[in-house]
Amino acid sequence: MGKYNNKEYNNCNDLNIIVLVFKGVNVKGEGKIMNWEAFEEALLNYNKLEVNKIVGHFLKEKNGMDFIDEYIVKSLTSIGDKWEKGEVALSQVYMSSRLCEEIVNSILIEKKLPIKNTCPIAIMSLESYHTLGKKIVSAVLRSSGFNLIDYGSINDPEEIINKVTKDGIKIIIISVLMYPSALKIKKISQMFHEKKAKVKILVGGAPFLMDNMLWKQVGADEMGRSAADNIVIIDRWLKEEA
Ligand code: B12
Repeated sequence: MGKYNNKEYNNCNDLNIIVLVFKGVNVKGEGKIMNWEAFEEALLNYNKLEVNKIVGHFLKEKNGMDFIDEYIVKSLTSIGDKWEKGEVALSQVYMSSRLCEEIVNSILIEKKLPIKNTCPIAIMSLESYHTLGKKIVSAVLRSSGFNLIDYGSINDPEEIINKVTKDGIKIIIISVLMYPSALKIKKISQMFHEKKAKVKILVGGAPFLMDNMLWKQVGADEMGRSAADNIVIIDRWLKEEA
């Protein structure tokens, strides 16, 4: 955060997310390529200076959510693919995600709005240390006035059922990054079905982006592709319920 001290808050974009506009940061974008590939390279080299330059350059023109979608998600996906092919080390994946998390923390600042939903919504990941996606989705939803409970990362489907019943949850959001975790959702949806519990399941994350039909196979009610999709889908569900 130290690098981002010289900042100004601009209340902008339809997600009501406060986006930092970098002022006074010495950004020399001209003549230098500052695309997501350059950002990825800077991440892999753990070049914080270059990372900050690229972020600053981007935020002069566009907003923080665009940076997440156009730079962070793209470059981390590519880094993951490179790791899979043995081209980069797991430590590089880890350090890159740490840098991205710092950026995410600095560009997504939750804004307090009147709460839209009477029953809280729960968000969770399954058996995973992959937390960045859930963090972004949570910030976006809270910044749009949704009352959200974060269950963290859960391993046991039974635990989810118990928590959801106790908290009176009608909508759960599950963010997963690994295929085996995605398949675990089937057990959860089956358990809700057996108990005749009317709980809607919204899923998202990498496995669902790779396989368009996976959300149906695991018994979810719908899937989304981006953090912003959550708002549209949940708003629609709440209207249908009212
Ligand atoms: C960073 C990373 C890590 C970091 C995680 C750090 C952290 N704090 O999050 C570390 C180094 C710890 C890690 C560990 C591992 N990882 Co990893 N990791 C990644 C990587 C490169 C990026 C993930 C990420 O943060 N992306 C950025 C975020 C912002 O994107 P996102 O989560 O997709 O979220 C966006 C959208 O999907 C959407 N979204 C997210 N959730 C939801 C929910 C809803 C409802 C909606 C609508 C939208 C939505 O909104 C977000 C913003 O747009 C991925 C590559 C990839 N393709 O994703 C591999 C990846 C997920 N990892 C993988 C693996 C295998 C592992 C390990 C098993 C490696 C190992 N041998 O130890 C461990 C597992 C640890 C565990 N049990 O969880 C594989 C999984 C493969 C598979 N088929 O399942 C991947 C795909 C890499 C690969 N290509 O092989 N990893």
